[in-house]
Amino acid sequence: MYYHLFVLMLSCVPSVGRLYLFRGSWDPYDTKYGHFSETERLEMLQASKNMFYFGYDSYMKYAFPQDELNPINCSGRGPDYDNPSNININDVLGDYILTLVDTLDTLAVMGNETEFKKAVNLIKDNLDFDKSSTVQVFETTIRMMGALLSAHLIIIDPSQPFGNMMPIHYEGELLHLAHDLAARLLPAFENTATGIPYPRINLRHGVPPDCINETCTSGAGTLVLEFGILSRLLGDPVYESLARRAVQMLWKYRSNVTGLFGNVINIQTGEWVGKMSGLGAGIDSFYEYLLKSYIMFGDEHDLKMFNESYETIKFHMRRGSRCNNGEGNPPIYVNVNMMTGDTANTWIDALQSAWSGVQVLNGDIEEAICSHALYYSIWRKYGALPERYNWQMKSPDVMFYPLRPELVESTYYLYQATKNPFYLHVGKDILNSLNQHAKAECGYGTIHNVNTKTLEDRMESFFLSETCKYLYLLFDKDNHVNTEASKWLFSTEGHLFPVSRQLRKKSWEEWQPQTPIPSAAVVDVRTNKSNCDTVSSDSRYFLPMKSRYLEQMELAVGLHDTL
Ligand code: DMJ
Repeated sequence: MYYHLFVLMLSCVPSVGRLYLFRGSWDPYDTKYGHFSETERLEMLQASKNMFYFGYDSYMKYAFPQDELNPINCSGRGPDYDNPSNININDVLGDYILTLVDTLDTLAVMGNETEFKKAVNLIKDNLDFDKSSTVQVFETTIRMMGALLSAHLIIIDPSQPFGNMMPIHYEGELLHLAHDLAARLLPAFENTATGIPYPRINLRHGVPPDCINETCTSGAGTLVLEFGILSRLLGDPVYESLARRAVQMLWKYRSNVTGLFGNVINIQTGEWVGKMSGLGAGIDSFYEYLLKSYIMFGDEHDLKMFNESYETIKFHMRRGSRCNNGEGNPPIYVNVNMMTGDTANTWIDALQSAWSGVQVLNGDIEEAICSHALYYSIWRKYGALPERYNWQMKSPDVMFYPLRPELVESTYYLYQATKNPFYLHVGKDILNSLNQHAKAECGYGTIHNVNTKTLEDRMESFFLSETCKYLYLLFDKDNHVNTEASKWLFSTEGHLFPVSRQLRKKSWEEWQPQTPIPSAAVVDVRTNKSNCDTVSSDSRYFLPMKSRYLEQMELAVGLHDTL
């Protein structure tokens, strides 16, 4: 197990294409993936921009100030007030200009000063949380609060790394909005016997009387970054301590036999209602935030919980051969019963593809390469990722693909860590399939069925905030986020937070130990060795996976139209 952080700065990895010269023979995989020309990179950079602006401009034209764009009908949508049980919509849409808020820092990353400032002013003038909308605490935290905090921090950054992003007369309004929103979420933490929050809140009236006493693990345990940053900016410990208490309680209720968590818990009794333990829906970002909280705030306890969980996950969920090595079925992380570690079912879901990115952040690059390759093979088979894929039947169990970012997110992390052109090809494949299958009249639509490629009239806000951002950053090699990667951390919604001394301080504590910020990406905190050493020379200089293992992966998912 590795303990390397900030591997995104692996600038010590030399350019790869030329190194193929040293290799004796070329196989078809080398030919396809071994080189990515500068011209091609610039074309893809432009293509990723075009993709973003097609969606963004259409949202502004047809949907603003509503929450989301309907990309087929060219109209906007907000909460489904007529049908409160439509949680697929209502958990996320709060009648609060969701897409524009969620997109703010993508505009900054793309260096669009004019549009960023215009958007901030529109939000200042139009955003009001005093609405009778019942939303999910988790979704509104990661999409809305995270976006507001990220944009605020970009605006007040004295070095203005993305250009001049300071709107005239800015007086911290985005921070005030984030504060107002967080205050409206606080009742979710009241009247719960465990301290684990209710899953939903009405922004005007508090916890709805009919709210269930159950929440998913990621819903309750993925709040620490946003709540912690808010607390530290305000000098008010309340938000961070509530978010941390929820994590502590989840930690306390993990199985004392396996060390695993379930995916749904009763917030009054602490009993696990959903005993499936995996890395996908309902639990994915819980693990991600244990590690990211440590990176952001430097609290060793977060790292300890993450490290322990990481070992447990590998022990109980991982099946198959070693990565890039050995015989047998290719590696896969499966869903298990939290009490026994027995395999619980035969599907994996699309959200789990973010795990490879977490593995990269943890310095476990070889494992990340393999867990990513499995999902890329599935992508190649369908030109999208089905929401659930049955690895035994080699077919999707749940057919839709709502433009999720996780695979391109992991692709981005792996490219930053290895600089291997393979990952630029993966990004190109993803971008091309999105243009081929998901492009609609005025935006990009959810793929309703990955087999038939029929579309649904919905473009979720994370398409602009994450999918397009990671694609763009993958190809924008000189972007400040890439050249100064140790200074930034992506939230689970792809929002950028600066890793800074200011946010490491708890102004409410009189004396605080100085927690050092890991400086150059590359130092293993245990061994003091360069992080570059964790990438085998094969993965650095040749394909990240040996061809025969890539081929095995393709066979495992039933992909036959190889290369
Ligand atoms: C996003 O809102 C976040 O990435 C979250 O952690 C998981 N789901 C979506 C995207 O798929």
